[in-house]
Amino acid sequence: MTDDLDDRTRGGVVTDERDLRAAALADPHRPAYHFTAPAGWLNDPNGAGQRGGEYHLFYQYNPYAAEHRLIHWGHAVSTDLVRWEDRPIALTPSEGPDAEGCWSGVLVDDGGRPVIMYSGHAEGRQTACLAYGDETLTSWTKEAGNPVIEPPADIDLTAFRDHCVWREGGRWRQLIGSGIRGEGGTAFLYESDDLLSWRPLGSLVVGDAAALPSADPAWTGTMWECVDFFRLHPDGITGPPDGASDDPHVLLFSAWDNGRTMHPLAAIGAYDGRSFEISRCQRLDLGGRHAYAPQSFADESGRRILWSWMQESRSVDAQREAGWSGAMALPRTLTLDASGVLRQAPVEELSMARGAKLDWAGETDRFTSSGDQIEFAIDADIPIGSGVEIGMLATADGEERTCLRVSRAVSGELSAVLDRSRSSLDDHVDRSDHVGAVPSDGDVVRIRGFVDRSSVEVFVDGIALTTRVYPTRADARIVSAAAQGRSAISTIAGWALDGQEAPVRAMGTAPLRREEHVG
Ligand code: DQQ
Repeated sequence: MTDDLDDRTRGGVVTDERDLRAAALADPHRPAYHFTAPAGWLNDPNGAGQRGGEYHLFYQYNPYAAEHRLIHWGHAVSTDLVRWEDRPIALTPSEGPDAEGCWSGVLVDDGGRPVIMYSGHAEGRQTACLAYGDETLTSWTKEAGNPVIEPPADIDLTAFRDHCVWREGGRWRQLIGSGIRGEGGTAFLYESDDLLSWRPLGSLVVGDAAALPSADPAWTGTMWECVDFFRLHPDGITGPPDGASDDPHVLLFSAWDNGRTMHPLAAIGAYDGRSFEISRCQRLDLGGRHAYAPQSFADESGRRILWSWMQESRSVDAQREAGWSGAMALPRTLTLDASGVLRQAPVEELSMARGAKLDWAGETDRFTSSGDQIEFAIDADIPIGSGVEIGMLATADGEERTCLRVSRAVSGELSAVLDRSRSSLDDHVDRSDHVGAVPSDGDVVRIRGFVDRSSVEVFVDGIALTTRVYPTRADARIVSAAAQGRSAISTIAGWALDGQEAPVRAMGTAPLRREEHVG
Protein backbone atom coordinates (compact mmCIF):
# COMPACT_ATOMS: atom_id res chain seq x y z
CA MET A 1 0.00 0.00 0.00
CA THR A 2 1.33 3.40 -0.85
CA ASP A 3 0.24 6.94 -1.36
CA ASP A 4 3.48 7.91 -3.00
CA LEU A 5 3.18 10.02 -6.15
CA ASP A 6 6.42 8.54 -7.48
CA ASP A 7 5.01 5.06 -7.06
CA ARG A 8 1.96 6.18 -8.95
CA THR A 9 4.13 7.01 -11.93
CA ARG A 10 5.86 3.64 -12.13
CA GLY A 11 4.47 0.50 -13.68
CA GLY A 12 3.50 -0.13 -17.25
CA VAL A 13 0.43 -2.37 -17.19
CA VAL A 14 -1.54 -1.99 -20.39
CA THR A 15 -4.92 -3.60 -20.50
CA ASP A 16 -7.41 -3.87 -23.29
CA GLU A 17 -10.14 -1.24 -22.91
CA ARG A 18 -12.94 -3.83 -22.73
CA ASP A 19 -11.07 -5.89 -20.12
CA LEU A 20 -10.46 -2.80 -18.02
CA ARG A 21 -14.11 -1.77 -18.15
CA ALA A 22 -15.36 -5.30 -17.45
CA ALA A 23 -12.99 -5.66 -14.49
CA ALA A 24 -14.10 -2.29 -13.09
CA LEU A 25 -17.80 -3.13 -13.38
CA ALA A 26 -17.30 -6.53 -11.76
CA ASP A 27 -15.50 -5.11 -8.73
CA PRO A 28 -17.80 -5.21 -5.66
CA HIS A 29 -15.89 -2.25 -4.22
CA ARG A 30 -16.67 0.14 -7.08
CA PRO A 31 -18.90 3.00 -5.90
CA ALA A 32 -22.07 3.38 -7.94
CA TYR A 33 -23.49 6.80 -7.09
CA HIS A 34 -20.15 8.58 -6.80
CA PHE A 35 -18.49 9.89 -9.93
CA THR A 36 -15.77 7.58 -11.24
CA ALA A 37 -13.92 7.37 -14.54
CA PRO A 38 -15.39 4.72 -16.87
CA ALA A 39 -12.37 2.59 -15.86
CA GLY A 40 -8.64 3.15 -15.51
CA TRP A 41 -7.19 5.78 -13.20
CA LEU A 42 -8.82 8.97 -11.84
CA ASN A 43 -7.25 11.50 -9.51
CA ASP A 44 -7.77 15.24 -9.04
CA PRO A 45 -10.91 17.13 -10.05
CA ASN A 46 -9.97 19.80 -12.60
CA GLY A 47 -11.70 22.65 -14.42
CA ALA A 48 -14.75 22.42 -12.14
CA GLY A 49 -17.41 24.92 -13.13
CA GLN A 50 -20.82 25.70 -14.59
CA ARG A 51 -21.56 27.31 -17.98
CA GLY A 52 -25.02 27.98 -19.35
CA GLY A 53 -26.60 25.81 -16.68
CA GLU A 54 -24.36 22.82 -17.37
CA TYR A 55 -21.89 21.61 -14.76
CA HIS A 56 -18.49 20.53 -16.09
CA LEU A 57 -16.17 18.17 -14.31
CA PHE A 58 -12.76 17.45 -15.78
CA TYR A 59 -10.45 15.05 -14.03
CA GLN A 60 -6.96 13.58 -14.04
CA TYR A 61 -7.41 10.40 -16.03
CA ASN A 62 -5.38 7.49 -17.36
CA PRO A 63 -7.74 5.58 -19.66
CA TYR A 64 -5.18 2.83 -20.31
CA ALA A 65 -4.55 1.40 -16.85
CA ALA A 66 -5.48 1.93 -13.21
CA GLU A 67 -2.21 3.65 -12.42
CA HIS A 68 -0.97 7.22 -12.26
CA ARG A 69 0.84 7.76 -15.51
CA LEU A 70 0.32 9.45 -18.87
CA ILE A 71 -2.40 11.61 -17.36
CA HIS A 72 -5.14 12.98 -19.66
CA TRP A 73 -8.06 15.25 -18.78
CA GLY A 74 -11.29 13.24 -18.68
CA HIS A 75 -14.51 15.26 -18.99
CA ALA A 76 -18.13 14.79 -17.92
CA VAL A 77 -21.18 17.06 -17.80
CA SER A 78 -24.34 17.22 -15.73
CA THR A 79 -27.31 19.50 -15.27
CA ASP A 80 -27.93 18.41 -11.68
CA LEU A 81 -24.58 17.28 -10.16
CA VAL A 82 -26.07 13.78 -9.79
CA ARG A 83 -26.39 12.28 -13.29
CA TRP A 84 -23.23 12.60 -15.36
CA GLU A 85 -22.61 12.09 -19.03
CA ASP A 86 -19.14 11.33 -20.38
CA ARG A 87 -17.62 13.68 -22.94
CA PRO A 88 -14.58 13.01 -25.10
CA ILE A 89 -11.20 13.31 -23.45
CA ALA A 90 -10.34 17.01 -23.31
CA LEU A 91 -6.55 16.97 -23.09
CA THR A 92 -4.11 14.28 -24.18
CA PRO A 93 -0.35 14.39 -23.61
CA SER A 94 1.50 15.26 -26.80
CA GLU A 95 5.01 16.20 -27.85
CA GLY A 96 6.32 19.19 -25.89
CA PRO A 97 5.88 20.40 -22.30
CA ASP A 98 3.02 17.97 -21.53
CA ALA A 99 4.57 14.92 -23.23
CA GLU A 100 4.27 12.82 -20.06
CA GLY A 101 1.01 14.17 -18.69
CA CYS A 102 -1.54 16.97 -18.60
CA TRP A 103 -1.59 17.60 -14.86
CA SER A 104 -4.02 19.60 -12.76
CA GLY A 105 -5.52 22.94 -13.61
CA VAL A 106 -8.58 25.11 -13.98
CA LEU A 107 -11.13 26.33 -16.49
CA VAL A 108 -11.64 30.08 -17.03
CA ASP A 109 -13.76 32.20 -19.31
CA ASP A 110 -11.80 34.69 -21.41
CA GLY A 111 -14.52 36.97 -22.77
CA GLY A 112 -16.67 33.97 -23.74
CA ARG A 113 -13.81 31.71 -24.83
CA PRO A 114 -13.20 28.70 -22.54
CA VAL A 115 -9.55 28.38 -21.54
CA ILE A 116 -7.79 25.71 -19.51
CA MET A 117 -4.66 26.56 -17.54
CA TYR A 118 -2.91 23.33 -16.55
CA SER A 119 0.46 21.90 -15.59
CA GLY A 120 2.30 20.23 -18.42
CA HIS A 121 4.42 17.35 -17.12
CA ALA A 122 7.58 16.35 -18.99
CA GLU A 123 11.06 15.28 -18.01
CA GLY A 124 10.19 15.18 -14.33
CA ARG A 125 9.07 18.83 -14.05
CA GLN A 126 5.90 20.84 -14.52
CA THR A 127 5.28 24.13 -16.32
CA ALA A 128 2.13 26.21 -16.88
CA CYS A 129 0.32 25.51 -20.17
CA LEU A 130 -2.83 26.81 -21.88
CA ALA A 131 -5.49 25.19 -24.08
CA TYR A 132 -8.46 26.86 -25.82
CA GLY A 133 -11.88 25.24 -26.03
CA ASP A 134 -14.78 25.47 -28.45
CA GLU A 135 -18.14 26.74 -27.19
CA THR A 136 -19.24 23.29 -25.99
CA LEU A 137 -15.92 22.62 -24.24
CA THR A 138 -15.55 19.46 -26.30
CA SER A 139 -12.50 20.08 -28.43
CA TRP A 140 -9.36 21.77 -27.20
CA THR A 141 -6.39 23.33 -28.96
CA LYS A 142 -3.14 23.78 -27.10
CA GLU A 143 -1.38 27.17 -27.14
CA ALA A 144 1.53 27.01 -29.58
CA GLY A 145 3.71 29.01 -27.18
CA ASN A 146 3.37 26.59 -24.25
CA PRO A 147 4.68 26.70 -21.60
CA VAL A 148 3.57 30.19 -20.59
CA ILE A 149 5.22 30.08 -17.14
CA GLU A 150 8.38 28.28 -16.01
CA PRO A 151 9.29 27.77 -12.34
CA PRO A 152 11.33 30.69 -10.90
CA ALA A 153 15.00 29.80 -11.42
CA ASP A 154 16.39 31.76 -8.47
CA ILE A 155 14.53 29.95 -5.65
CA ASP A 156 15.24 26.42 -4.40
CA LEU A 157 11.80 24.86 -4.90
CA THR A 158 10.44 21.49 -3.74
CA ALA A 159 7.95 21.45 -6.66
CA PHE A 160 5.88 23.86 -8.77
CA ARG A 161 2.48 23.03 -10.26
CA ASP A 162 -1.33 23.46 -10.19
CA HIS A 163 -3.23 26.67 -10.77
CA CYS A 164 -5.92 28.97 -9.50
CA VAL A 165 -6.83 31.74 -11.99
CA TRP A 166 -9.25 34.65 -11.56
CA ARG A 167 -10.02 38.24 -12.67
CA GLU A 168 -9.13 41.02 -10.25
CA GLY A 169 -8.85 44.75 -10.86
CA GLY A 170 -9.35 44.33 -14.62
CA ARG A 171 -6.47 41.84 -14.97
CA TRP A 172 -5.86 38.13 -14.66
CA ARG A 173 -4.37 36.83 -11.45
CA GLN A 174 -2.97 33.36 -10.86
CA LEU A 175 -1.60 31.26 -8.01
CA ILE A 176 0.73 28.32 -8.61
CA GLY A 177 1.34 25.80 -5.83
CA SER A 178 4.92 25.32 -4.71
CA GLY A 179 7.28 24.94 -1.77
CA ILE A 180 10.49 26.71 -0.73
CA ARG A 181 13.11 24.21 0.41
CA GLY A 182 13.93 24.63 4.09
CA GLU A 183 10.85 26.82 4.71
CA GLY A 184 7.52 25.33 3.69
CA GLY A 185 4.71 25.21 1.17
CA THR A 186 3.74 28.30 -0.74
CA ALA A 187 1.63 29.71 -3.55
CA PHE A 188 3.29 32.07 -6.05
CA LEU A 189 1.17 34.99 -7.26
CA TYR A 190 1.26 36.20 -10.88
CA GLU A 191 -0.55 38.86 -12.90
CA SER A 192 -1.37 39.04 -16.63
CA ASP A 193 -3.30 41.08 -19.18
CA ASP A 194 -3.78 38.27 -21.70
CA LEU A 195 -3.27 34.88 -19.96
CA LEU A 196 -0.08 34.46 -22.03
CA SER A 197 2.46 36.74 -20.47
CA TRP A 198 2.68 36.61 -16.65
CA ARG A 199 4.44 38.98 -14.22
CA PRO A 200 5.58 37.37 -10.94
CA LEU A 201 4.33 39.17 -7.80
CA GLY A 202 6.04 36.93 -5.23
CA SER A 203 4.67 34.49 -2.67
CA LEU A 204 1.12 35.02 -1.46
CA VAL A 205 2.06 33.34 1.83
CA VAL A 206 4.73 30.86 2.93
CA GLY A 207 4.00 27.97 5.31
CA ASP A 208 6.27 26.93 8.14
CA ALA A 209 7.04 23.23 7.70
CA ALA A 210 8.81 23.19 11.07
CA ALA A 211 5.80 24.46 13.02
CA LEU A 212 4.30 20.99 13.59
CA PRO A 213 5.70 17.47 13.52
CA SER A 214 5.27 15.86 10.09
CA ALA A 215 2.98 13.20 11.59
CA ASP A 216 0.48 15.85 12.73
CA PRO A 217 -2.76 15.67 10.68
CA ALA A 218 -2.59 19.48 10.33
CA TRP A 219 1.05 19.60 9.19
CA THR A 220 1.30 21.98 6.25
CA GLY A 221 3.92 19.92 4.37
CA THR A 222 6.89 20.97 2.23
CA MET A 223 4.80 21.80 -0.85
CA TRP A 224 1.21 22.89 -1.51
CA GLU A 225 -0.60 21.08 -4.31
CA CYS A 226 -3.83 22.24 -5.94
CA VAL A 227 -4.09 25.71 -4.39
CA ASP A 228 -7.64 27.06 -4.53
CA PHE A 229 -8.29 30.64 -3.34
CA PHE A 230 -11.62 32.44 -2.97
CA ARG A 231 -13.71 34.89 -0.98
CA LEU A 232 -16.33 33.46 1.36
CA HIS A 233 -18.48 35.50 3.70
CA PRO A 234 -20.46 33.98 6.61
CA ASP A 235 -23.60 35.40 4.94
CA GLY A 236 -22.96 32.92 2.09
CA ILE A 237 -21.64 35.35 -0.53
CA THR A 238 -18.66 33.91 -2.36
CA GLY A 239 -16.54 34.94 -5.33
CA PRO A 240 -13.01 35.22 -6.65
CA PRO A 241 -10.31 36.75 -4.42
CA ASP A 242 -10.54 40.53 -4.11
CA GLY A 243 -7.79 42.47 -2.37
CA ALA A 244 -10.13 45.48 -2.03
CA SER A 245 -12.66 43.49 0.00
CA ASP A 246 -12.66 42.97 3.77
CA ASP A 247 -14.42 39.63 3.37
CA PRO A 248 -12.69 36.56 4.76
CA HIS A 249 -10.67 34.66 2.13
CA VAL A 250 -10.01 30.94 2.08
CA LEU A 251 -6.95 29.21 0.67
CA LEU A 252 -7.39 25.46 0.16
CA PHE A 253 -4.26 23.44 -0.46
CA SER A 254 -3.14 19.84 -0.28
CA ALA A 255 -0.10 19.33 1.91
CA TRP A 256 2.50 17.28 0.06
CA ASP A 257 5.92 16.05 1.09
CA ASN A 258 8.52 14.52 -1.16
CA GLY A 259 6.10 12.42 -3.22
CA ARG A 260 3.62 11.79 -0.39
CA THR A 261 0.09 13.16 -0.73
CA MET A 262 -0.68 14.09 2.91
CA HIS A 263 -4.04 15.89 3.40
CA PRO A 264 -6.08 18.94 2.37
CA LEU A 265 -6.08 22.00 4.62
CA ALA A 266 -8.08 25.23 4.65
CA ALA A 267 -6.43 28.49 5.68
CA ILE A 268 -8.84 31.30 6.51
CA GLY A 269 -7.64 34.90 6.64
CA ALA A 270 -7.33 38.33 5.05
CA TYR A 271 -6.10 39.16 1.53
CA ASP A 272 -4.78 42.62 0.63
CA GLY A 273 -4.13 42.05 -3.08
CA ARG A 274 -0.52 40.91 -2.58
CA SER A 275 -0.38 38.75 0.52
CA PHE A 276 -2.63 36.57 2.64
CA GLU A 277 -2.59 36.76 6.42
CA ILE A 278 -3.81 33.48 7.88
CA SER A 279 -5.92 33.75 11.01
CA ARG A 280 -6.72 30.03 11.35
CA CYS A 281 -5.92 26.82 9.54
CA GLN A 282 -8.29 23.86 9.68
CA ARG A 283 -8.21 20.28 8.44
CA LEU A 284 -10.57 20.29 5.49
CA ASP A 285 -11.52 16.64 5.95
CA LEU A 286 -10.84 14.39 8.93
CA GLY A 287 -10.22 11.53 6.48
CA GLY A 288 -7.08 13.34 5.23
CA ARG A 289 -5.75 12.00 1.93
CA HIS A 290 -9.12 10.40 1.10
CA ALA A 291 -10.48 13.81 0.12
CA TYR A 292 -7.35 15.10 -1.58
CA ALA A 293 -6.67 17.81 -4.18
CA PRO A 294 -9.97 19.67 -3.64
CA GLN A 295 -11.09 22.24 -6.19
CA SER A 296 -14.06 24.57 -5.70
CA PHE A 297 -16.13 26.91 -7.85
CA ALA A 298 -19.04 29.32 -7.42
CA ASP A 299 -22.01 27.96 -9.36
CA GLU A 300 -24.65 30.07 -11.12
CA SER A 301 -26.82 30.04 -7.98
CA GLY A 302 -23.92 31.47 -5.95
CA ARG A 303 -23.02 28.34 -3.99
CA ARG A 304 -19.37 27.47 -3.35
CA ILE A 305 -19.16 23.84 -4.47
CA LEU A 306 -16.24 21.57 -3.67
CA TRP A 307 -14.97 18.47 -5.45
CA SER A 308 -12.18 16.24 -4.17
CA TRP A 309 -10.45 13.00 -5.02
CA MET A 310 -11.20 9.95 -2.87
CA GLN A 311 -7.90 8.11 -2.99
CA GLU A 312 -7.83 4.37 -2.53
CA SER A 313 -6.70 2.56 0.61
CA ARG A 314 -5.72 -0.67 -1.07
CA SER A 315 -2.45 -1.72 -2.66
CA VAL A 316 -1.25 -0.46 -6.02
CA ASP A 317 -1.45 -4.04 -7.31
CA ALA A 318 -5.04 -4.44 -6.12
CA GLN A 319 -5.94 -1.18 -7.88
CA ARG A 320 -4.38 -2.33 -11.14
CA GLU A 321 -6.18 -5.65 -10.95
CA ALA A 322 -9.50 -3.96 -10.20
CA GLY A 323 -9.23 -2.09 -13.52
CA TRP A 324 -10.09 1.24 -11.93
CA SER A 325 -8.80 3.52 -9.19
CA GLY A 326 -10.10 6.70 -7.58
CA ALA A 327 -13.51 8.33 -7.31
CA MET A 328 -14.77 11.82 -6.60
CA ALA A 329 -16.12 12.53 -3.14
CA LEU A 330 -19.71 13.79 -3.32
CA PRO A 331 -19.99 17.41 -4.44
CA ARG A 332 -20.40 19.55 -1.33
CA THR A 333 -21.31 23.12 -0.50
CA LEU A 334 -18.82 25.04 1.60
CA THR A 335 -19.90 27.61 4.14
CA LEU A 336 -18.14 29.65 6.79
CA ASP A 337 -19.96 29.86 10.11
CA ALA A 338 -20.04 32.97 12.31
CA SER A 339 -17.06 31.69 14.34
CA GLY A 340 -14.96 31.24 11.19
CA VAL A 341 -15.25 27.44 10.91
CA LEU A 342 -15.56 26.04 7.40
CA ARG A 343 -18.39 23.49 7.17
CA GLN A 344 -19.51 21.17 4.38
CA ALA A 345 -22.78 19.61 3.31
CA PRO A 346 -23.49 17.34 0.36
CA VAL A 347 -25.33 19.35 -2.32
CA GLU A 348 -29.08 19.16 -1.86
CA GLU A 349 -29.54 17.72 -5.39
CA LEU A 350 -28.27 14.39 -4.01
CA SER A 351 -31.71 13.79 -2.51
CA MET A 352 -32.77 13.03 -6.12
CA ALA A 353 -30.73 9.83 -5.91
CA ARG A 354 -32.75 8.58 -2.93
CA GLY A 355 -34.72 5.39 -3.45
CA ALA A 356 -36.62 3.34 -0.87
CA LYS A 357 -36.57 4.47 2.74
CA LEU A 358 -34.60 2.20 5.03
CA ASP A 359 -36.53 0.20 7.62
CA TRP A 360 -34.94 0.52 11.02
CA ALA A 361 -35.39 -2.26 13.56
CA GLY A 362 -35.13 -1.33 17.25
CA GLU A 363 -36.07 1.69 19.28
CA THR A 364 -34.82 4.46 21.58
CA ASP A 365 -31.12 3.73 21.84
CA ARG A 366 -30.31 1.07 19.24
CA PHE A 367 -31.41 0.83 15.60
CA THR A 368 -30.30 -1.45 12.79
CA SER A 369 -30.90 -1.58 9.07
CA SER A 370 -29.02 -2.77 6.05
CA GLY A 371 -27.47 -1.68 2.75
CA ASP A 372 -24.11 -0.99 1.15
CA GLN A 373 -25.33 1.95 -0.96
CA ILE A 374 -27.18 4.12 1.48
CA GLU A 375 -27.57 7.53 3.06
CA PHE A 376 -28.48 8.04 6.70
CA ALA A 377 -29.35 11.08 8.79
CA ILE A 378 -29.25 10.93 12.56
CA ASP A 379 -29.82 13.65 15.14
CA ALA A 380 -28.53 12.80 18.58
CA ASP A 381 -28.39 14.58 21.87
CA ILE A 382 -24.84 13.98 23.16
CA PRO A 383 -24.19 15.38 26.63
CA ILE A 384 -20.78 15.43 28.32
CA GLY A 385 -19.29 11.95 28.85
CA SER A 386 -21.63 10.32 26.29
CA GLY A 387 -21.58 9.36 22.65
CA VAL A 388 -23.17 7.56 19.73
CA GLU A 389 -21.73 4.70 17.76
CA ILE A 390 -22.67 4.11 14.15
CA GLY A 391 -21.73 0.80 12.56
CA MET A 392 -21.51 0.48 8.77
CA LEU A 393 -20.77 -2.32 6.32
CA ALA A 394 -20.92 -4.78 9.26
CA THR A 395 -21.49 -8.53 9.37
CA ALA A 396 -23.93 -9.91 11.97
CA ASP A 397 -21.06 -11.57 13.88
CA GLY A 398 -19.06 -8.32 13.83
CA GLU A 399 -16.11 -9.93 12.06
CA GLU A 400 -16.12 -7.01 9.65
CA ARG A 401 -17.36 -3.60 10.71
CA THR A 402 -16.57 0.05 10.12
CA CYS A 403 -17.49 2.21 13.04
CA LEU A 404 -18.00 5.94 13.60
CA ARG A 405 -17.93 7.10 17.23
CA VAL A 406 -19.00 10.62 18.06
CA SER A 407 -18.48 11.53 21.70
CA ARG A 408 -18.32 14.51 24.00
CA ALA A 409 -15.43 14.67 26.49
CA VAL A 410 -15.75 16.13 29.99
CA SER A 411 -14.18 19.30 28.57
CA GLY A 412 -17.29 19.57 26.38
CA GLU A 413 -15.28 19.01 23.21
CA LEU A 414 -16.94 16.87 20.57
CA SER A 415 -14.81 14.43 18.59
CA ALA A 416 -15.27 11.93 15.80
CA VAL A 417 -13.36 8.66 15.40
CA LEU A 418 -13.72 6.49 12.34
CA ASP A 419 -12.46 3.06 13.35
CA ARG A 420 -11.38 0.95 10.37
CA SER A 421 -9.54 -1.69 12.44
CA ARG A 422 -12.19 -4.32 11.60
CA SER A 423 -13.32 -2.83 8.30
CA SER A 424 -11.81 -5.68 6.27
CA LEU A 425 -10.35 -9.15 6.72
CA ASP A 426 -7.90 -8.23 3.95
CA ASP A 427 -4.52 -7.51 5.57
CA HIS A 428 -3.35 -5.53 2.58
CA VAL A 429 -5.70 -2.60 2.99
CA ASP A 430 -5.07 0.41 5.21
CA ARG A 431 -7.14 0.02 8.38
CA SER A 432 -5.84 2.95 10.39
CA ASP A 433 -8.21 5.25 12.32
CA HIS A 434 -9.28 8.77 11.46
CA VAL A 435 -9.68 11.04 14.49
CA GLY A 436 -10.54 14.69 14.86
CA ALA A 437 -12.26 17.41 16.81
CA VAL A 438 -15.68 18.68 15.74
CA PRO A 439 -16.28 22.33 16.67
CA SER A 440 -19.87 22.40 17.87
CA ASP A 441 -22.17 24.30 20.15
CA GLY A 442 -25.26 22.84 21.73
CA ASP A 443 -25.87 19.22 22.72
CA VAL A 444 -27.72 18.15 19.56
CA VAL A 445 -25.39 16.75 16.92
CA ARG A 446 -26.43 16.21 13.30
CA ILE A 447 -24.77 13.25 11.61
CA ARG A 448 -25.18 12.45 7.94
CA GLY A 449 -23.54 9.48 6.29
CA PHE A 450 -23.12 8.12 2.79
CA VAL A 451 -21.97 4.57 2.16
CA ASP A 452 -21.28 3.56 -1.43
CA ARG A 453 -19.55 0.17 -1.28
CA SER A 454 -15.88 1.06 -0.58
CA SER A 455 -16.66 4.73 -0.03
CA VAL A 456 -17.70 6.14 3.35
CA GLU A 457 -18.39 9.84 3.87
CA VAL A 458 -19.77 11.27 7.08
CA PHE A 459 -20.60 14.82 8.08
CA VAL A 460 -20.74 15.54 11.81
CA ASP A 461 -22.19 19.01 12.34
CA GLY A 462 -20.82 19.82 8.88
CA ILE A 463 -17.29 18.56 9.57
CA ALA A 464 -16.47 16.06 6.82
CA LEU A 465 -14.73 12.72 7.23
CA THR A 466 -14.12 10.76 4.04
CA THR A 467 -12.55 7.34 3.86
CA ARG A 468 -12.33 4.05 1.98
CA VAL A 469 -12.98 0.52 3.30
CA TYR A 470 -12.92 -2.87 1.58
CA PRO A 471 -15.00 -5.47 3.41
CA THR A 472 -14.42 -8.97 2.02
CA ARG A 473 -17.71 -10.58 3.09
CA ALA A 474 -20.80 -10.12 0.91
CA ASP A 475 -22.95 -9.96 4.07
CA ALA A 476 -21.06 -6.93 5.43
CA ARG A 477 -24.15 -4.73 4.95
CA ILE A 478 -25.53 -3.96 8.39
CA VAL A 479 -25.83 -0.34 9.47
CA SER A 480 -26.59 0.45 13.11
CA ALA A 481 -26.84 3.40 15.45
CA ALA A 482 -26.48 3.09 19.23
CA ALA A 483 -26.70 5.75 21.92
CA GLN A 484 -24.20 5.39 24.73
CA GLY A 485 -24.17 6.87 28.24
CA ARG A 486 -26.78 9.64 28.52
CA SER A 487 -27.04 10.18 24.76
CA ALA A 488 -30.37 9.93 22.97
CA ILE A 489 -31.10 9.47 19.29
CA SER A 490 -33.89 11.90 18.51
CA THR A 491 -34.37 11.23 14.79
CA ILE A 492 -33.10 8.57 12.45
CA ALA A 493 -33.79 8.20 8.74
CA GLY A 494 -32.12 6.47 5.84
CA TRP A 495 -32.48 5.77 2.14
CA ALA A 496 -31.17 3.30 -0.37
CA LEU A 497 -29.36 5.31 -3.02
CA ASP A 498 -30.27 4.34 -6.52
CA GLY A 499 -27.05 5.18 -8.31
CA GLN A 500 -26.32 2.50 -10.84
CA GLU A 501 -23.60 3.00 -13.35
CA ALA A 502 -24.61 2.69 -17.01
CA PRO A 503 -22.93 -0.49 -18.32
CA VAL A 504 -21.69 1.24 -21.46
CA ARG A 505 -19.35 4.17 -21.00
CA ALA A 506 -16.74 5.36 -23.44
CA MET A 507 -13.21 5.19 -22.11
CA GLY A 508 -12.04 7.61 -24.77
CA THR A 509 -8.92 5.66 -25.55
CA ALA A 510 -7.31 6.28 -28.89
CA PRO A 511 -5.74 3.18 -30.46
CA LEU A 512 -2.27 3.92 -29.07
CA ARG A 513 0.50 1.56 -29.94
CA ARG A 514 1.70 -0.31 -26.89
CA GLU A 515 5.10 1.40 -26.82
CA GLU A 516 3.41 4.82 -26.68
CA HIS A 517 2.08 4.29 -23.21
CA VAL A 518 4.62 2.02 -21.62
CA GLY A 519 7.98 2.96 -20.22
N1 DQQ B 1 -2.03 15.49 -9.03
C1 DQQ B 1 -1.67 16.10 -10.27
C2 DQQ B 1 -0.76 17.23 -9.92
C3 DQQ B 1 -1.16 17.53 -8.54
C4 DQQ B 1 -1.40 16.19 -7.95
C5 DQQ B 1 -1.00 15.10 -11.14
C6 DQQ B 1 -2.27 16.20 -6.72
O1 DQQ B 1 -0.93 18.31 -10.81
O2 DQQ B 1 -0.18 18.28 -7.86
O3 DQQ B 1 -1.91 14.08 -11.49
O4 DQQ B 1 -2.85 14.94 -6.47
